[in-house]
Amino acid sequence: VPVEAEKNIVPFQKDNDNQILKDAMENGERKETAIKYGADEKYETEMKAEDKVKAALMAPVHPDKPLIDPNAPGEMGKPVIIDVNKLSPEERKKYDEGMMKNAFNQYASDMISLHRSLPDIRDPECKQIEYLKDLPDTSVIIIFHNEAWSVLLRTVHSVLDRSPTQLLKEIILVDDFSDFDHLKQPLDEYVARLPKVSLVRLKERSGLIRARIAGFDVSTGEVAIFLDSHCEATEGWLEPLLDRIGRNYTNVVVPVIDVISDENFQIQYSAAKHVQAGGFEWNLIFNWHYVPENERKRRNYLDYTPFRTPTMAGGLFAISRKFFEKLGKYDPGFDIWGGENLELSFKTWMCGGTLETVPCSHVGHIFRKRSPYKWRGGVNVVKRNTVRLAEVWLDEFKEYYYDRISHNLGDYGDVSDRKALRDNLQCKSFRWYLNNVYPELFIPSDSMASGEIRNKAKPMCADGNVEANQLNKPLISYPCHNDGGNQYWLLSTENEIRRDSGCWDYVGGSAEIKLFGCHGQRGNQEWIYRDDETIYHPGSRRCVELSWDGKNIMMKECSNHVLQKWLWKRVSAK
Ligand code: LR7
Ligand code: MN
Repeated sequence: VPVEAEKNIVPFQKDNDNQILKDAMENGERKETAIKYGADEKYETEMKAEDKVKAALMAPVHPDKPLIDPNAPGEMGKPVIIDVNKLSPEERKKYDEGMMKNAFNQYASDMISLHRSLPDIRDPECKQIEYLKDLPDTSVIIIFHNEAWSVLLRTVHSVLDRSPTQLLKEIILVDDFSDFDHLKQPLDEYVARLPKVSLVRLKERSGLIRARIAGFDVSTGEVAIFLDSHCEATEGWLEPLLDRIGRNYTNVVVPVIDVISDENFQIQYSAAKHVQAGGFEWNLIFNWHYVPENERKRRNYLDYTPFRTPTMAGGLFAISRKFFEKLGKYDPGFDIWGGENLELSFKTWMCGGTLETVPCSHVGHIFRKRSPYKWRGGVNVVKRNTVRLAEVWLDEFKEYYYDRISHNLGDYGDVSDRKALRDNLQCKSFRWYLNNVYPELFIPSDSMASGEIRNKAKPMCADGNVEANQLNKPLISYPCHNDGGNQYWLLSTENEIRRDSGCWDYVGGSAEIKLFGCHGQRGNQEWIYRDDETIYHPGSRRCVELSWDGKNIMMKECSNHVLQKWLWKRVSAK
């Protein structure tokens, strides 16, 4: 940045640290305002193309500086809508590449200030709460693998801009062996200019779990806060988290995670009071659910107070250094992605801690539809991590997970030291956890039949996805694959045919069976697996039949035909 222009930029004055930022230039779209504030018009024309790129990359705006242009793209969390048909072929290429490399709209992100403003949607009560005077300080650890420049730096600046100086000890960026060019020297240079921020480079691809451990190991704050590399901390996010840990070091806390749109970067605030409790099903995959009535009652229906949650999503949370160390951090045998969120959740609860969502703390996260980066070839890392998790923490309940993967555990390495850790800490049993922390979870223990439902005439099985966003679709016929998965069904004591929270449901009208959320009211969801191997639906007095060509599963008049007979393993007498 030319020295001449430097002195004309509105100075940043919050504290000395931030003086380092003062020589930073605005990017192109802010030129006019820069001029308004006294910048020399020559600045734009005299800059070499190279410098321009650099300046655009640097582009910080300090929060204390008045909002330069409230109409700039994305300010106040507004969406950036781009009409791709109006882009020049060159721009269109940038747009497409941005989407391809990141699985979010990098092109839109690059138009948004690294310091964009966001609306403050906290419950007004949040501003009345008196937090501890003497809050612990924190290290914020942000791990990344091949993250987009503007998205990564917006994460960093949102933390710098919105955290009280005395509470933020440092930000540690951990580069999990990225290969994007902008994350090499340009990032070193940028970080060197920022107060409190340091960068750790891993020598090999380590996966997010070991990357977090590496960041934690060099950090020094009393509290560690972990964030994904595509977040935006909002005003007041930090104090309510630290307050909980300041009061009790075994509290592990999660902010409300708001959705930043992968398409247009709009921030959509989550309805914290209802949906930000974490759970899981027997595939051991995290899911969201409602805060149950008993927990709402325990908090006197005060929606702004912290509530207990059985699990955390994984990416955004705060934990005291002391407690994380005591819990043995994460299992370092976990690779790349997955399972560590439940591992930490289970052991928090089972080994003497409490896991909570803190409604007064909001942090945005870009939710993507696919994972944009490379995983390990030749191994299912999520399964391997999850088997390690089940072996160490689930006791006899691990069998419900193993049922779901057809007891095909694969090589999951050595878990003996993790078991020793659990013994040494004298953690409670998984049964205790289920009874006390997650009583809402359906436990398949007293099911009457389980496994695949195979037609007797043809090797076709009842198949369907029951993830919450996949419900309302018909049950289909599919060649039996013997892997559990979408062909694993239980007959519950309530006479439901279900997996997790999804139930077979027949409403009549058409011949289709649909998958709906289980309601426990029998009716359309009541099924009887009869001794003659037919599956009978008392509500409609019809039976489940495979079409003659094997392509469909339909409800028909009961005929005792072999296409209406199904092989399903009975696990107990009726
Ligand atoms: O090999 C890797 N190395 C990394 O450093 C793979 C990933 N990463 C980084 C990556 O750049 C990112 O910053 O790890 C972070 C998480 O990866 P994502 O963003 O691809 O994961 P996700 O947001 O899809 O997944 C959620 O579940 C994961 C399970 O392992 C982690 O716990 C993520 O942190 C977690 N994210 C959240 O909890 C945000 C809320 C989303 C939900 C639900
Ligand atoms: Mn993420």
